[in-house]
Amino acid sequence: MKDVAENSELLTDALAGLRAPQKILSPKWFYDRRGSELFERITELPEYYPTRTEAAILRANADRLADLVPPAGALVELGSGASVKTRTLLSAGEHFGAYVPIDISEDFLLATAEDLRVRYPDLAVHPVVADFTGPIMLPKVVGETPKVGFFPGSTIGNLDPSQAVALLTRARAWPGVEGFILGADLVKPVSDLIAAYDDAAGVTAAFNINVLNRLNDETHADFDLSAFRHEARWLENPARIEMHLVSTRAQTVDLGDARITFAEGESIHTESCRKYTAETLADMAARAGWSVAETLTDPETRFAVAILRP
Ligand code: AVJ
Repeated sequence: MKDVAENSELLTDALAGLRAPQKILSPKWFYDRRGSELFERITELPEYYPTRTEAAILRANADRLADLVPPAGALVELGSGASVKTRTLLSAGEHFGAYVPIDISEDFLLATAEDLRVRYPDLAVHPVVADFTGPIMLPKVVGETPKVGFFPGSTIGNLDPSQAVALLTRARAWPGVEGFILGADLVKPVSDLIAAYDDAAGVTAAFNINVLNRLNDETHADFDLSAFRHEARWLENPARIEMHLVSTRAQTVDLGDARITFAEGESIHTESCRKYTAETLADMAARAGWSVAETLTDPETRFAVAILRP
């Protein structure tokens, strides 16, 4: 039996977003079970270079990244998921004394924490259930412990510029913070960027359209999935890819008690993925009170892992 309007937070957020002049949905709604599976498939696509490129940078530099804090220091990760990339750092000389994975998805977070405790018996794992776009209470046990932040995947690029600076500013204020490891995707030829967000196999299109499926399943909505198409657009300032769902005809959709009208060609903006240069990265860091001590990259300079210092 389907429980209609069971996800009231999703409904409230979608109603606000779809009543705006430029209709919008938050990318955080992509990641239900199917969306998470589709994102995993995206990371394996030939066109989607960020995940594998960043992983290679982390592997090549694992020892020095771990050395950003003294032995027994803490690693604090924002949006840790299954902590896949983190294992590269945690394994480097088994250097860290504590790991604080922060994620919104509690079940997943606690299961991953258990797994890590088994894999790294000398590591104190202190999971925190929180949304990294808001204030985060770090566990008391890591109080003044020297710590380094870790925010991989260019997830920072999903935030609008002021939110991104706010997040980095909050991390800068952590007691004992000595560094921040930030994964950021770089500006490159537009055709490469578009291909990464509009792949030949259509996985990214399915990922984008799945958010409408989710609205149908978890709220009282009747989106016709065949009447929307996926589009990846490049915009210059700030440099970003935007993902949209474009209505292929004039249509009206029921959502909760509201009726949402679409003109033919009208879109829902579902995600922005910022792309940085050395300058825009340094500027963002500086606005949050950090400086870029070093930028690690791949031979083709596709992706950057920036080391920020207070
Ligand atoms: C998980 C936000 C980093 O922006 O590249 C991938 C999400 N969206 N393909 C990104 C995503 C479409 C991804 N992040």
